[in-house]
Amino acid sequence: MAENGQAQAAVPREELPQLVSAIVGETPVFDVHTHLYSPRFGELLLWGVDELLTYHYLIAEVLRSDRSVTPEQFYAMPLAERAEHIWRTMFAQASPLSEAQRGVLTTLKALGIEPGPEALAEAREYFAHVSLEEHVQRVFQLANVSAVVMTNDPFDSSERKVWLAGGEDEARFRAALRLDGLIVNFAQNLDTLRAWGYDVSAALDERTMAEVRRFLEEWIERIAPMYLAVSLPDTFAYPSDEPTARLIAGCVLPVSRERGVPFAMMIGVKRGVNPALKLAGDGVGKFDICALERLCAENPENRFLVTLLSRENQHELCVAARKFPNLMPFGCWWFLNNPSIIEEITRERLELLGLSFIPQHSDARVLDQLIYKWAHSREIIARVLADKYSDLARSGWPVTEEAIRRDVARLFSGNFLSFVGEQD
Ligand code: RAT
Ligand code: ZN
Repeated sequence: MAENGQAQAAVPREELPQLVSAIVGETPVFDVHTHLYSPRFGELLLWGVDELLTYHYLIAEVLRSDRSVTPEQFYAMPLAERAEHIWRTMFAQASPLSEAQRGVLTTLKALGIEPGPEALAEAREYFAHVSLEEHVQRVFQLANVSAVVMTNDPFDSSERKVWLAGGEDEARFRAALRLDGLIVNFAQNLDTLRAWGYDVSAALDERTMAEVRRFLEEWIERIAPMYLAVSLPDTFAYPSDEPTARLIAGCVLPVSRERGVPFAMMIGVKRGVNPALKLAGDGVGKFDICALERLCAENPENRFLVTLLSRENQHELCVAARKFPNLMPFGCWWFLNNPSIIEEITRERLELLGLSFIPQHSDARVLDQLIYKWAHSREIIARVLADKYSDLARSGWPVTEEAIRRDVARLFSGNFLSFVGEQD
């Protein structure tokens, strides 16, 4: 019912694409996974055109566009030079057709910089005169993002310092406790944990498990994360005698359950397939979904946010989510964050799960990327939704503007906030 008590009129089918696109554009997004930081983290918050151009997605592409520059030579260049090399090779000398390339142009255009051969110089000029404060404001507004979830790694020394110093909460930058250092690289971090006063050993005895739980409790207290998170390889198996699976079973699951903080698993990354490429050197592998089914079945009181990296895993993730209400699929992650694949995955999810999933996250590493990642994804999500509403209208169901607004708000923020317990 509309506010005046009158039932809203059904939207004529031919008007649906335009209306859906407007609503998708106007509805603020709660970005559930990024690598952005609030300004109080200082240099950890990346922004500006040189950072945009040296995004690791573009690094992988430039190293194959110009094979005369080796990864070692590329990484030895100062930031500005790396950005110029990417601009010259991948923008000035060839049409920038890839998704990561297009992203730079969408972003610059939204900031008022006309894409073209002179854009790098113009953009540098623009960023030389803008303050971080005003830029954060502008980017959130242009991207229509209400808040972003950071990726907070307690083993990162610069980040740790900021947390230990306390500080104010910033409503637009929410925390997530990243556990790769604790449960994937546990053996490598034993000495660090001991130096911080945790009595831990590689044997994963009872004392160690209790100490790891204490670590989790303390960090939950310190940073108030919206969820605990880990990225796992395609080979992740559960249950298993591997340390990661044992630490999940004995430490992460009980703490996550008792504290009511969901556990996000990002599964399917093959770290360091080409180590010379550093951050750009990771690959993808298909994961055996049985591990996830077991986790969900054996732990009905736990909540799992899950994104899988392999395209081949997407259909079975939807099917698993149909079986387990404690499983919330989210985002089109990393190598999947490309228009053709987002379209396919979003259709598949709507068809199998209705509105009960989180369609996208940005994974932005550079503040400005929020603009393009959301502009590009919104365009596709709107197209797919318009098709689905049109099918609905053909069935005779009255599709109203109010209903579309309600549904899009659910996809863009409500599902996440209610899953983490912040909204009914
Ligand atoms: O998408 C990315 O930027 C990747 O490098 C990863 O950071 C990935 O998203 C992750 O969170 O592990
Ligand atoms: Zn990420």
